Amino acid sequence: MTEGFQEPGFDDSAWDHMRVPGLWQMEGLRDENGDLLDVSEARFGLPAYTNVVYSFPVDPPHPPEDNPTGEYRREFVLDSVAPGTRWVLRFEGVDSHFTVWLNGTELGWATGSRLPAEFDATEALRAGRNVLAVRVHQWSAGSYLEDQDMWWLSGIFRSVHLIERRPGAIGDHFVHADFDHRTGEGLLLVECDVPAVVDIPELGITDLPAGEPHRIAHIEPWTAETPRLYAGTLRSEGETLTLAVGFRTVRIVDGTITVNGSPIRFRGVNRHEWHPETGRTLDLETMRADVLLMKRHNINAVRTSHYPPDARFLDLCDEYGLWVIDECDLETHGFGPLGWKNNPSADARWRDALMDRVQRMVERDKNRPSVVIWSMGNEAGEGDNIRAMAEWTRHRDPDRLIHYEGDYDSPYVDVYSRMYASPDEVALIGMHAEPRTADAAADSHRRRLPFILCEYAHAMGNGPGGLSEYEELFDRYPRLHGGFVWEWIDHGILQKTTEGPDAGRPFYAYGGDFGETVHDGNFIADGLVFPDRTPSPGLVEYKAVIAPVGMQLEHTPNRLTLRIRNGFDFLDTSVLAFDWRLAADEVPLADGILDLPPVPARTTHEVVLDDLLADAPSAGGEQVLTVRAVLAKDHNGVPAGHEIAFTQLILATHHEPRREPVPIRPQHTAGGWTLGQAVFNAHGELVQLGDLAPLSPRLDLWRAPTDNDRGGNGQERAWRELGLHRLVHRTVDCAVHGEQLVVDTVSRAAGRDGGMLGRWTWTAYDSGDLELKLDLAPVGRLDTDLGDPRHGGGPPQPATLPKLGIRLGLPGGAASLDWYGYGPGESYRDSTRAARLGRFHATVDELQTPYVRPQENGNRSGVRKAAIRWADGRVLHLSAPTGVDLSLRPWTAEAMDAARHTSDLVPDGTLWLTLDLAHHGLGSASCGPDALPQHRLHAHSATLTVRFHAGDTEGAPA
Ligand code: IPT
Repeated sequence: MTEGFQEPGFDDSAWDHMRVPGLWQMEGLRDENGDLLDVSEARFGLPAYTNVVYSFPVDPPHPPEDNPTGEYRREFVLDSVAPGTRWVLRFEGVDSHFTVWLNGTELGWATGSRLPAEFDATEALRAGRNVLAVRVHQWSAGSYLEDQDMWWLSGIFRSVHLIERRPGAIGDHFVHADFDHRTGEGLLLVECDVPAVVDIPELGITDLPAGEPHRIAHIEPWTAETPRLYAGTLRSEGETLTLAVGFRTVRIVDGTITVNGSPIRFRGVNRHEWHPETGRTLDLETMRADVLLMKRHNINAVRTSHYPPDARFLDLCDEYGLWVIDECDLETHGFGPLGWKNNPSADARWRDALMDRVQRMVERDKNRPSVVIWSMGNEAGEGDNIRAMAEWTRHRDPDRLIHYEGDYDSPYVDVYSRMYASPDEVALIGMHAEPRTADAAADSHRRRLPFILCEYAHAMGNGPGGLSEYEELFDRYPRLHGGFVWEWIDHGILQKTTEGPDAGRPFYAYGGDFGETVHDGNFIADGLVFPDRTPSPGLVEYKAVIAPVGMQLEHTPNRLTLRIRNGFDFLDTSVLAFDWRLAADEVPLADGILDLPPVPARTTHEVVLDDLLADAPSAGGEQVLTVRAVLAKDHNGVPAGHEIAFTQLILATHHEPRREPVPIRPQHTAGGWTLGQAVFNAHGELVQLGDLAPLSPRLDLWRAPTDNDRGGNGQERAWRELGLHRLVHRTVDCAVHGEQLVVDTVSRAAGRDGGMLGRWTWTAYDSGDLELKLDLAPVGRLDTDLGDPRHGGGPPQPATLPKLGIRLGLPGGAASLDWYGYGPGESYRDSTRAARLGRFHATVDELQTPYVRPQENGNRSGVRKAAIRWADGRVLHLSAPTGVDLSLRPWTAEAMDAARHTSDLVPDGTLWLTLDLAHHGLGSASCGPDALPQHRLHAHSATLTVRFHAGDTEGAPA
């Protein structure tokens, strides 16, 4: 600490320059020109990531003695200071403890990092030059209340304002704007701590005295779907404030959360504030980008995990329409591993600190229509202090609901809330049939409450899988009001490689990359968008699963129907246009717009479309009907034409008469066999296919484990125990049978007898095609010893497999894929809703999904036809009439498995093609349930059939 730094005359000419708002660890990762430094040269300490545990010794309320401290000085000039005027210095967010001096006079100190703090600057302020000095400590008693799962970062990270308050200025105002859905009336009451009047010209309100209730006929209410705001002012003698009034009424009716009389469904996300370069300091455009991305992906709700966000974010929620659970800046999770001993939530000495936090949140955000629920905090255990926070909140603002997840008895909240409960448990809750809890009174209270999943579907890495199973439950049981996916964004920190010939390649750092002694690795990268806000496949899937309009096509020999379920809570479907399109193997045949009557909110409607296809021309191939619901006009920041939902139906497959290709007999050669354009060696390995020299196809059961595979249920451990990542292959037999070359193989790992038998039946045709029919059968023991008493007991578990298929190497270099199958993005068996049947094109680069920690990705499902094209003109065609899973990558699964960051992945000179019959589901076991039973892959006998054709020739499969 610097003696006398707060004095106006202090010489700071040698000090560093720091951007405010900003977090000093993030700012210090760059030099003065903004260029990234090597971590060893970081200027102001380093970020550190822990999830649950504190990153300092638990010795409450003492912070560690080694306490990084930042001292800030800022000069400003005021022309004049009017007598009688008060001046307030307002800090919107400082992490974690700070003291403020103005012109050498101490104004006070504060904690509560993500809450505003105000200081009276009147006495110290002067006309002319002023010097503001602020000392910020990284650690404080407050840090014990701020153990959120995120980077520990410090500094003045939100704006600072100097506010002039003339005599008669408004200190506090509270807008109550109710809506009566039976009469359509609004009821307005604006409370103010000084005499003031309300003007809302649009409603004909002029000079309405504050404190006087006022009824208005024909109000357009505020909802997240119809974010109607009425602009107005609140005018006192000393000040005029702008108002944005949204009329709405939040109530629990018969155990159901209602707004304006209608039950509501949350299609939500947990949002932390994050930017890969500035951390929790966000500019307005980044906040707007979040809101617009959410709106475009059918998201209608945000839980501000786990602290009140920058207030401007809530302005945007009011404006564009998002339901908000505003959460207090409170988490004491690190006491959990210590048995909750000394937990501040249950210790009266912490009561004032906790009350102060909830009061500052409610007072700051109480005028925002988007906020419908106050959350007391996250993972802070149980305790009377939380009850006291809830009681104060209910008293101060009876018009909103109260949430806290950490106490399962839910005695003082309005909603029963849980995180990561399995679909089975959620179903029980939906039926009010969850297991009884100890306290009978609390049990019966909780059982009457509406339910939300405040966190579910952990979006870490590749996933989450299994979203639609939750959504079906939300549709079925009125007690269930939906949920909030964990979480919105990966908190990766932008870094560049410093070693190797291609140093300077960007990647996103996670826990452990800054030398932290205690950290939680890439658990910080668990969002639906990548750190740069590119949507991950998980977000695209979530959009499809939560689409507010559900459509289902049904075709019987004499009837074609479309069922439309309008899942909006308030809007009818007149905001949408429905278009349709018929194609045969993606060759367009007919299209048009459906003329449908508006379907009211929360109802289902069925239309008969028999006439639709009456005049449609026909063509060979898969006849696919696609219906889309798109926005009919611009709506809440989302442009007209934007797709909200789609559905598809395969009507039929028309086979065109064509000449059956004739098999060509295998020719024995000195080195093996030739089959048409294919050459096999003496072991029956394919070594040449036209102008391609493939690396021989092998059975492939391995995928680079996803974060979910590595999660709670130990899939990865079981797979490694079986040796699936190190299979050894042996050719048992290889012989010509009639027109076919038949190769028998067995694949198993060192030390194991369990594996797979393969019978590879190769046939060449005069069309130039080479067909592979691969019959697979499990052999030996394919269970794992995880159930062995030495490992914890229980019977051996039948193993699952990561996947079941083959892989082969192809020439490297620039290449692309055209395919007819599901796309355009990746899909897996429990994450298929966003994928549509169509023809797609992507470069090899575009086929890869850059998960922050490399892992399995890029699978395209149900691929019927594909063509890999190299820049030099070579082509490999594939066809698999029943569809296969396909990936094409410039590195192996083993390389992805070994990589820690995206920058560790370097093309190895080969293009690796995998063709799979099936994958194990994704699940969300990194913090939640594993793939559901119907999505688990067990070893079984199966047949993979695929045709290859090298070169562009007539009659090629694709
Ligand atoms: C839950 C936390 O509330 C959240 O902050 C985050 O850490 C999430 O888990 C996992 O990413 S708590 C967990 C113990 C269920």
